[in-house]
Amino acid sequence: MIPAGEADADADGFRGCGGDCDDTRASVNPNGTEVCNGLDDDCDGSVDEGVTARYYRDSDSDGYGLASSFQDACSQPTGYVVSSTDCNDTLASVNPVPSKSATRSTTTATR
Ligand SMILES: [Ca+2]
Ligand SMILES: [Ca+2]
Ligand SMILES: [Ca+2]
Ligand SMILES: [Ca+2]
Repeated sequence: MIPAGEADADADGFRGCGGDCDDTRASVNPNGTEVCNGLDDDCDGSVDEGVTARYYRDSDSDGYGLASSFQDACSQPTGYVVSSTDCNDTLASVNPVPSKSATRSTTTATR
């Protein structure tokens, strides 16, 4: 019998007592590369550090979120958006882009 921690069950070259924080996954070891998967791939104690994207809360579902309310995640959570430029997240009609009814025919001719 090999004592727990002495074995290298996933054959990644690291034993449990040698720094392998997950001896059931060969991709997880101290030389691993952190990828966005909810696991600590490089065994440094932090999960998905540096590989998540930031998403901003969009309460009024106009596609623009609040800069002050965000979540870091691998994929876009429900109710969150990439944009952080909403200045009023309780009114869908208030956002950085004017409504479609607003004319912008002359803007291209200026300058
Ligand atoms: Ca491992
Ligand atoms: Ca990870
Ligand atoms: Ca890590
Ligand atoms: Ca919004």
